[in-house]
Amino acid sequence: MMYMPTEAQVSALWPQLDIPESGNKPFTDYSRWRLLVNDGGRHTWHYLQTDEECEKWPQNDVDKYWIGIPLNLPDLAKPKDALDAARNGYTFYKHLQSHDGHWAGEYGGPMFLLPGLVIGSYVSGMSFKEEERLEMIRYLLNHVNSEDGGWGIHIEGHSTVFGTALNYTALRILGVQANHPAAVRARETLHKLGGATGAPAWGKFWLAVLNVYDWAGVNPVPAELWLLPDWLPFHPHRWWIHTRTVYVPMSYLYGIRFKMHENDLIRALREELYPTNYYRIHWPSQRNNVCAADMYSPHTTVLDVMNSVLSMYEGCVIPPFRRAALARAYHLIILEDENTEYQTLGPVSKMMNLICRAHVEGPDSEAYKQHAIKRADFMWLGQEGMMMCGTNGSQLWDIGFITQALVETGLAKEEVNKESLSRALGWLDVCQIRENPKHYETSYRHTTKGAWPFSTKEQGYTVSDCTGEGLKAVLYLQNQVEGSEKIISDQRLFDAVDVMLTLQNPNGGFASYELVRGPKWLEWLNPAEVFGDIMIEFCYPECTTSVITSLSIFRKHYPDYRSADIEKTIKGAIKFLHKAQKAEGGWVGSWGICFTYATQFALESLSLVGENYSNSSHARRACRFLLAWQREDGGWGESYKSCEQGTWIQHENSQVVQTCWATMALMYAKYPDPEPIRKAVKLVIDRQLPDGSWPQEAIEGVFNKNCTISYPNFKFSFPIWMLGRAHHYLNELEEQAGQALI
Ligand code: LAN
Repeated sequence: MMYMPTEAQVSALWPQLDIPESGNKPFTDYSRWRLLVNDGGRHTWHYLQTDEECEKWPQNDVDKYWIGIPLNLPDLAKPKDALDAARNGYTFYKHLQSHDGHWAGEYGGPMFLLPGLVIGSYVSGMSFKEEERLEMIRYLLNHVNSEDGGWGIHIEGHSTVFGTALNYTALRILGVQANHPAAVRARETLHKLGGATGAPAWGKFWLAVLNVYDWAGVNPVPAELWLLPDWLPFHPHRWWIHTRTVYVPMSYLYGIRFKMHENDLIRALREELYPTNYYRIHWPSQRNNVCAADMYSPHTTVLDVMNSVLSMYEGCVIPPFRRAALARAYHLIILEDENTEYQTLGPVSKMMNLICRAHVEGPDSEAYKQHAIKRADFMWLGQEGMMMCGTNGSQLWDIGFITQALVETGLAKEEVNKESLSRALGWLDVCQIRENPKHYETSYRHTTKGAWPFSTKEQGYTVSDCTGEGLKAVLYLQNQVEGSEKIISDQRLFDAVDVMLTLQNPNGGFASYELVRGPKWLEWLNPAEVFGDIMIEFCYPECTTSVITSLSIFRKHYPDYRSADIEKTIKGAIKFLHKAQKAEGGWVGSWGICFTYATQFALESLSLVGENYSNSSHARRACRFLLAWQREDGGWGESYKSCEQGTWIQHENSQVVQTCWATMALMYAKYPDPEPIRKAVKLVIDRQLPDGSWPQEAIEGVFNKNCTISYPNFKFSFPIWMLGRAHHYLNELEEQAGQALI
């Protein structure tokens, strides 16, 4: 018997709530929220019910900062120079360091994740604490687009059917009534966009799971591909890891045509999500109906043909095949859950795996309990309410940058920072992955022994650049900070190098999690409509740089370890970077916005092999490109749209973080004129607040071309880094100029 919550259980778990019109003010008492940091950087938010509990567990600066309660820190002395400004920055930022040594942080931005959390929990008979529900509702209200009352694919995006249909549904499940003014407005916008039938594939999928969209309107997601031999060029183990990890549970739920039992809310949603009568919709003709506002990667003809063939197959599936395929998919789901302690690779697969396990194994199973608990790792309370994050945090990524910044600026040598950095090293130690996955080849995983992940060791996925940044941070802290203990052994550093050396592709570049396993043409089969470049791994200048810069620092300390391999790897990587440069001189960023981000990385790489403004046409072109975009105020600012379109699109304002990236790039290239750098430094100092912090500006990150994601810790690490380096750099230029005069 498969498990599905009954109507009575569901209505008991999800009572309707009375919600104020606007989310301006918190719906809960923000002085009662605490961030628990434990188990190697795990983040979970807790609401304390009693005053005694609050007394026992007082709110600290980390809690307060992230939920917007003023820290009331004293004003710092006005900085005398750039290094002093960097120092002030770190004086502030130390307040945000957790007891275990890392920096916690929000990782929101995408607006298609919370609905998965809510729908997945709802159909699995799980719920949330009332305080969590209230703050999730507030988050959604606060991220409505003011012009039309809808939601986009991310917090800065225009309204789409994907964003609006899913977040509307989430609001209603969370307890908002259909006549709430925000619901009324969102519905209007949704109907203007044509209603939920125009949702992209992933939207259709979630709505079908909830039983407010018919499976006949979803393009086939056959699990049978997992039965094919591994050597086939299109076998799913060759797809980009996020795509295949989502595809596994998706194919399972599609295969069994999972749908929630009908209840009043579901019947109501069927009325609300469509401008026409739900029961008269001709579902098969909705499969390829995707609203123009949503479309990023239109279907290719090949995909449409394949979908038609697969649709015919769905009409005559061979039951033993389907059963075997589903069994295989379910097995892969279990392996993934067990490899990641029920985190799974990311937030989408997390909730889909959860539904599968809940449905098959029921509420008394260990899998159900663990999945329910681990939902909290993705839930983050911010100033505007509670969101679902893009991963279970960006722990390693953030600590990697700030520790390198401290060492390169010289601030690491200052006595006041020693304790903080030794805690940071302690955290890096805990975070390194020491073994290969429990289920390794059987779940098509890449080696992990020695790698650093993006977030926590528990999540446990090798990421090429995270391993690079983690290794650099450790090499810096262990070798360049006086009195620092070498807690991470040489052998463990060798392991990190070994993993990275397994990750270079024949063109010299590095991708994100694995080698490129599939042919480029697989991209023609990208079914997601709203994302670009998701079917296979691609090589990225950013990832490539993190790897080779770390190898290059490593070999300074360990000249004998695999030196020939390292040399060859760096050479190949530089070739890749040369080729990846755009004619105008910049590199396109895939994980940060956009040209300033990737160009910073690329020029860092070129500097390793001595290529700079004075001797390399690549570096010169890149500097000229960047300088052409420097604004009057000394800053740089590009919109996230640069990533969508692959061409520079100005932001309305210059951005501190991008200004730092561009300035770092110029310094990597040894740009000889101090003026542009001075102007940038001035801008970043002028934007610094008296307590040493910087205010949040536009969103910093991106993925899959079309969705932004927040890296709020960047506004500390990169200004500190850039200001400190610029201080030394400008001094050097001055000295050189002085000498030239003599
Ligand atoms: C991330 C975040 C980190 C990022 C970098 C390390 C910055 C990058 O250099 C390599 C790729 C990686 C690890 C990355 C890949 C895609 C992720 C996991 C994300 C952008 C965070 C969220 C995103 C994930 C795919 C979101 C879920 C959505 C799906 C389409 C499955």
